[in-house]
Amino acid sequence: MTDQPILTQLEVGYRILTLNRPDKLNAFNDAMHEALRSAIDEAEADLTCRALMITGAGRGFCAGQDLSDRVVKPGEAPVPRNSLEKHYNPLVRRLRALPFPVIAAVNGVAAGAGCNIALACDIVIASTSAKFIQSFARIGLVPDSGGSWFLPRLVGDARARGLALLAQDLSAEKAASWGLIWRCVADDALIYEARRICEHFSIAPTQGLALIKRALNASAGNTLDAQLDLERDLQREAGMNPDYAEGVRAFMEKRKPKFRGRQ
Ligand code: T3D
Repeated sequence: MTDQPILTQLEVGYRILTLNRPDKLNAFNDAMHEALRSAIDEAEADLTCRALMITGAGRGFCAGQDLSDRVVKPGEAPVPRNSLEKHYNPLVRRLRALPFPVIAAVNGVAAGAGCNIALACDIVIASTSAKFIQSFARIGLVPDSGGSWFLPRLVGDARARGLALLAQDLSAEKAASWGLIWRCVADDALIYEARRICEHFSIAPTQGLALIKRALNASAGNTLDAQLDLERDLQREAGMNPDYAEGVRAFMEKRKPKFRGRQ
């Protein structure tokens, strides 16, 4: 196994990025942030890439910030410096804005920023043995990487407060039943199921999916009126795209559509 912090697998129509610091449950250090940024840049620049899967090497998905980089002498404060502004916030914004779906295949524990980076992905599928932990309160921190935004929207205020303030483990099964994630599957089925989702997206109307992401990203901050206006504008854009005409023709001709992808 290589010691590169991010592994990239090229598949037909999609890519798999593996967080690869298994000895530390794939906790983030600066090198892993930088490698992930480059891997995402490459995926976006490759117009044949129509979906991205993110998973973890070994028994964890991601344990958030590598705390061994935050050890200080007694009396000093491990001030987070600019890690949110420099790394975590751009990453979350990037995942939401990518013009194709991002699938988190959560293979094990997802803690701290590792949990919230998974939640920032468009589809979160987890194995039965995975767990989700807002571990920040265990060490005196605040949910970051969008956690305080995602949690109440996904599971409601009461559960968001319980998760953030108590910082207890949440099993993947409960996460699915609460609506925090899309699906929970058997451990040995995780990558197979995540690949099936990527394969679905690899022939889907990608440009339309990018507009769906834009609509959903905007909806939490919009009034109904503003959202109706946005839907009108996005629908006009989608309607002008040849994929719409192809979708209609394929439906009428009772055949599978052949969408154009990102070209
Ligand atoms: O400062 C800033 O930049 C602010 C930004 C913060 C963003 C954040 O993400 S803050 C939250 C940081 N993460 C955590 O607090 C989670 C820490 N980890 C844990 O609580 C536990 O490891 C888990 C609950 C995730 C898993 O527990 P368990 O029992 O399955 O595994 P373990 O034995 O604790 O961990 C296995 C190894 O990974 C272990 O190393 P060892 O003893 O085998 O050499 C452990 O130290 C290491 N590890 C796990 N998480 C981290 C880590 N090493 C460094 N940083 C970690 N976050």
